[in-house]
This record gives sequence, C-alpha cells and structure tokens, in this order.
Amino acid sequence: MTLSFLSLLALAAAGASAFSIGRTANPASRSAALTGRDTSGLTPGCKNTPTSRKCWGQYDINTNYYDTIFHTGRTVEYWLNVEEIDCAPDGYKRKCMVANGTMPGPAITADWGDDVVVHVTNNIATNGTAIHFHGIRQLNNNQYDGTPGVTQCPIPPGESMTYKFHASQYGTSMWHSHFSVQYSMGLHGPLVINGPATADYDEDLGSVFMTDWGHETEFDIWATVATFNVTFDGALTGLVNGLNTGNCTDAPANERDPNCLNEGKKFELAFEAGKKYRLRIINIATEAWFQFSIDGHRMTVIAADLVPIVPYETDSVLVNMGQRYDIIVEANAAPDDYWLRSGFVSSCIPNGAPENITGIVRYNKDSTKTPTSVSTVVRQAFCLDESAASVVPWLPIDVTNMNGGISSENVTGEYQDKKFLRWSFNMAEGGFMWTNWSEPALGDVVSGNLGAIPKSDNVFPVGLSNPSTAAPSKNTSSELDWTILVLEELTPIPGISHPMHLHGHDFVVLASGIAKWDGTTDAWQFKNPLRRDTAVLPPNGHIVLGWPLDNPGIWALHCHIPWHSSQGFAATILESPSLITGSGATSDWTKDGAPQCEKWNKWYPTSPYKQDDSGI
Ligand SMILES: *[C@@H]1O[C@H](CO)[C@@H](O)[C@H](O)[C@H]1NC(C)=O
Ligand SMILES: *[C@@H]1O[C@H](CO)[C@@H](O)[C@H](O)[C@H]1NC(C)=O
Ligand SMILES: *[C@@H]1O[C@H](CO)[C@@H](O)[C@H](O)[C@H]1NC(C)=O
Ligand SMILES: *[C@@H]1O[C@H](CO)[C@@H](O)[C@H](O)[C@H]1NC(C)=O
Ligand SMILES: *[C@@H]1O[C@H](CO)[C@@H](O)[C@H](O)[C@H]1NC(C)=O
Ligand SMILES: *[C@@H]1O[C@H](CO)[C@@H](O)[C@H](O)[C@H]1NC(C)=O
Ligand SMILES: *[C@@H]1O[C@H](CO)[C@@H](O)[C@H](O)[C@H]1NC(C)=O
Ligand SMILES: *[C@@H]1O[C@H](CO)[C@@H](O)[C@H](O)[C@H]1NC(C)=O
Ligand SMILES: [Cu+2]
Repeated sequence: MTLSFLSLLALAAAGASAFSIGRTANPASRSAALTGRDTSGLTPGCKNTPTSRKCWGQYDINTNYYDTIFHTGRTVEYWLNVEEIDCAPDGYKRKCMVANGTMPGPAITADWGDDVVVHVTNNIATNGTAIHFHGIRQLNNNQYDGTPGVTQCPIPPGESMTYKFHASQYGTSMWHSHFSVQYSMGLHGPLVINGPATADYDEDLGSVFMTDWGHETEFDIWATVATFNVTFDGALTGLVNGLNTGNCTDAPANERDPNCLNEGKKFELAFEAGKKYRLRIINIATEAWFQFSIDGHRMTVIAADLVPIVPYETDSVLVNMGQRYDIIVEANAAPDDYWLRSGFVSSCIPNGAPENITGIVRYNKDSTKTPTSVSTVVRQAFCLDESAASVVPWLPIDVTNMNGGISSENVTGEYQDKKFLRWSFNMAEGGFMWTNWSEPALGDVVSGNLGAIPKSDNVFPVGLSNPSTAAPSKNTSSELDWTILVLEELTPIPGISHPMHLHGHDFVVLASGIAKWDGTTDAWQFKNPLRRDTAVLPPNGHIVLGWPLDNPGIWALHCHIPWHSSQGFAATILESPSLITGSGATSDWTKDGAPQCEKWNKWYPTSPYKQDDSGI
C-alpha cells in the first residue's frame, strides 16, 4: 500500500483518523479516461444552433474544461448596486437586501472563455457585504472568491469592490452575498455562462430561482435561531423567481396588517407548442428542499451544477440548497395552463403553504386562467439528492488510480453554554468556524504568517504545506494528487440533510448513504463518479468527497443552509498554502483586498450591529 506523502501531510495536520486508498500514480491510464463521449456527427468548428448544441466553435462538449483553459479575449462588465429596500414579493411589505432593486438581482451573463468583471457598491447603511460567485473555480484567483473573513474583509457601507474572474466552465450558477444571512434577504442573482450542452433545445428561458420566504427578516429570525433554536420552524411560504401570491388580505379590512398590500402575483412562462425550452433551476432557499416539476410535462436533465451530464428523462428533479439543474422541457402537452411546482418537500421541514410555491406555464400567453392541472409526481419522503446513478458526468473522470489520503470527520452539534448550537467537524482545529471579518485568512497567507490564521477559522490543511517542497510535477486534474474527505453526520437531529458546498472546485462524490461508512472503499465509485459543487450529506449518514489538489487557495467548505453555516458549520480548506502567493491568486490582493480591510476597520467600530454568527 503506497501512502502518498502529500496526503500524509494533510492528514497529520488535520489530525483525523485516516488511511490512504494507496493507489500508485499512473498518469497514462488517467488521461485515457478523459476522451469524452461519442459525438460522431459533430463537425469540427461547428456552430451552436438549436440542432447542434454540443458544438462551440473550436471547442465542444467533449473539451476537458479543467485542463483546457482558453480566453476569448472578451471582458463582460457588470455593476451591482447593493441596497436595503422595502419589497413585497408575495404582497406583504418587509425589508429586503437586493442588487439594483430586484430579487433575484440582475443576471450576470458571459460566454465560456470570457473574463468577467463585477463592480459591487455597498449602499446598505447597516451591513458590510461580499459577493461570492457560486461554483466558479477561481483557478489561481482566490482573492476574488468573495468570502468575508476568509478571502477578504467585508465591503463597508458606501464603498465598492471590483471582482474579476475567468469563465473557465459553462452552465448555470448564481452570485450571492456571503455575509451572514444576507443572501436570504434577497441578495442573489443568476450567473449564466453560455457554452455547449449535451442535448438540443430551441430556446433558453433563463433561470428559475426557488426559495422559502417569510414576513420577518432573516436577520430578525437569526436573532432567535442564534440563541436557542436547534434550527428553524420553517417559513410561511416561498417564491419562484421572486414572485408569489399570498393570502394576507383574507383578514377583515379593519384587522388587516398595514404591511399587507395586495395579493402578489405568480411567475409565468409562455410556451409555444412543439418547442423545446431550456430552464435553469436554482435553489437559493434558506432552508427548503425542492422537487421541481411542471404538470403534464416531463423533462430532460442536462447538467448538475456546472457539470454537463449524460441526458436523462424524469418527471421531477430534486434540487437542494446551492444546487442547480439545467433541464429541457418540450412543449408537447395539450395547449393549456399548467402549474409549475417548486415541489416543496414537507418531510424535511414544515412550510405555511408548501403546495403554493408555484408558477404558471401558459401555452397562450394572454390567458389569465388559474390552472386546474394536477401533479402525478410521487413526492420523496427523504431529504436526499437525485440518485447518483442518474447523474452521470458527460466528460468522464476516472479516479481509480488517484493518489490520495482519506480523512474522516464526524459532524456533530453541541450546545455551547446550554444556549448556542454549534455544528462541528474537524475537531482537532476547533470544530466550527467563527471568522474574524477584520482578519481574512488570505491576508495571513499573503504576509507569510500561516501561524497567525485564527484558530476559529477551523482550518483544514490539504496539499503542499512546506515552501521548500517541489510543486506538483503534473498538470492535469486527473493526474494530480487528490484529497478525500469522509463526512459522517452524527447529530441527534433527525431528518435534516446538509447540502455541502465547496468553493474553488467541483468535487467527486465517491459514495454517500443514509448509513454510517463501513470503513472500506469497496462500495465507492471511482469510475466517472458523480461530480458537482454541492451535494447532500444524508441525515445520520455519510458522504465521501474528493477533489484534485490543483487550485492553491483558501476555500470555504460549508453547509448551504444559512442557519447552519451561521452556526459554524464550515471549515476553511487551506490548499497548498506554499503555492498560493506564487500562483497569481494574491497578485491583486493588496490592491483590492487590503483596502477593504482598511476601510472596514475604520467603519466597523461605528457599525450599529456586531458580528453575531460565523460571519459567512
Ligand atoms: C445597477 O445600477 C447601477 C446604478 O444605478 C447602474 O449603473 C448599473 O448599470 C445597474 N446594473 C445592472 C446590471 O443593471
Ligand atoms: C445587517 O442589517 C440588518 C438590518 O439593518 C440588521 O438587522 C442586522 O443585524 C445587520 N447584521 C450585521 C451582521 O451587521
Ligand atoms: C424557537 O423559535 C420560535 C420562532 O421560530 C419561537 O416561537 C420559540 O420560542 C423559539 N424557542 C426557543 C426555545 O427560543
Ligand atoms: C393563508 O394564511 C394562513 C394563515 O393566515 C396560512 O395558514 C395558510 O397556509 C395560507 N395559505 C396560503 C395558500 O398561502
Ligand atoms: C394554492 O392555494 C389556493 C388556496 O389558497 C388553492 O386554491 C390553489 O389550488 C393552490 N394551489 C397551487 C398549485 O398553487
Ligand atoms: C467519530 O466517531 C466515532 C464514534 O462514533 C469514533 O469512533 C471516531 O473516532 C470518531 N472520529 C473522529 C475523526 O473523531
Ligand atoms: C480580529 O482581528 C483584528 C485584526 O487582526 C484584531 O484586532 C481583533 O482583536 C480580532 N478580533 C477577535 C475577536 O479576535
Ligand atoms: C505545467 O504547466 C506549466 C505552465 O502552465 C508548464 O510550464 C510545465 O511544463 C507543465 N508541466 C508539466 C509536467 O507538464
Ligand atoms: Cu446543515
């Protein structure tokens, strides 16, 4: 059994129980795995059209986007003006935090290979902010990952920050605030990178955000969740693309809450019979599991997160927080009006109107009829993901010969002072995250003082840690050393799964299940395993995540339920710190990161509110 030197370092540092899968490097066989699938019929250099979606000029759906990083030479530029406003998405007026006055905010759209520049101005008087580009690899570009206390100080009120990144992958994602529970207040929007697709369609109808929603602000709810509640009792309702109807006007006029304005409205889509539509389904909820469907229609799923998959057909798709699915729906039903259902999964958490978080698909766009369609979808009883057997990456990566050590971590939940719930893993390092907004870990890396990274960052080191160690000699994602992390959910809280999200990488899911890991790798899938950036850790079960050590940086790994990440359910993955500064990942940090710290440190003492959660 060959134990990798790199993995030993990582394991020693993480202090976890571990062994190596002990496979020897065999680059030749790994590269062979990356041949892509059959695209015979694809003319080299062909155009992306409704009948040739696999094409993308000189690149195509078989291009290995991890190793082939190309530049169109085009830069797209966006300005986001972040503010706190009154909003009434379901007809009830409350405070929201949004960009440019809408929820979801403006779409950031680019082509595969473009550079993206986003100028963010914080006009919220009482909060800092930081914008994270969810799922974006940020290869050698750690300083623009937008994670407060990890890669930057928050942007204080009145100030701006310019984020820059390269669109090295394509598909559907979102930008969202990573400052405390701010994204749940409405600060999120689409991030669409155009590229090839694994099946043909006529029209792209854009993104469909699904969320839970209430009439109190999430910062106010956090005040309760923070100091006692294990988790949260569930929301009143939910929204589809920032819209829904509500029933607050049901009360007699003299008893009516003055914030109750009107009935709100439903999100609507217009279909033309015979056409195939692409939809980009996104779960941005605070705590809601969805099983999306459209009455009377089936769908073809073509991508999971930013990973194109072998198309499969289904009547519904399970979308957990932070996840995205690209689907194609054919307008082949009898022309009529149909419910588009978020499919709130009530077995995971309650909701005041679980069946009413809906939109409408109309074959006649002028129709105003309330649909009478019914759903034939069988709702799932557990809070799990789409089955790994269905979600097969189009570009296969065979990790049979990966060189990687395994760390095993227990996820637990504990009351501190009998009062505050803290989720933890990585106990050797403190267990839960509580960043210091004034001291982002990346700053300590830039100044060469790794020892200064606060212990409360819950650091989990992987990869090269010693500057004198030679850089990896191999360059492709399939040839590098990998890290493998087994997470075991051991909390006594039944039923709740945790959508785990890693910044800076797509990970592979070698195994997951509702039972404990048996301690062997026998049942793990090494040949083209599920690959994405967010996957659920099943309730009282386990998940095995692996990623290549090819992106030096400091990357958050966290539960995408904002209550839980605020309760510390997060770690700071410190990947090959000795290579971070030389990689270009910090070249702009002093220019763009440090000044935020200066300005933040000046403003924060005057802030009406202080940090009362993990910070992310
Ligand atoms: C957002 O608002 C700012 C300020 O009004 C404006 O300059 C900018 O173009 C807007 N951005 C988008 C994406 O609409
Ligand atoms: C952010 O602002 C909201 C409303 O102004 C406030 O309730 C909340 O406590 C603030 N949070 C932080 C961390 O500043
Ligand atoms: C938990 O939160 C609910 C509101 O969501 C509140 O009614 C209840 O009192 C809280 N429980 C405790 C123990 O604070
Ligand atoms: C209408 O409001 C009541 C409480 O006021 C709530 O229990 C119910 O779920 C709401 N129904 C819908 C469809 O929103
Ligand atoms: C939503 O709620 C109303 C009652 O408030 C009900 O009549 C309607 O059928 C519900 N269904 C959907 C799919 O929204
Ligand atoms: C995880 O918990 C089990 C007991 O359930 C224990 O045997 C094991 O040592 C723990 N692992 C770590 C890494 O703490
Ligand atoms: C956070 O970091 C700043 C700057 O290094 C330091 O002055 C402050 O004491 C730290 N706060 C805590 C709570 O450790
Ligand atoms: C890795 O890539 C760098 C530049 O991107 C190149 O200089 C180097 O030769 C490559 N190494 C190997 C082993 O291919
Ligand atoms: Cu969680």
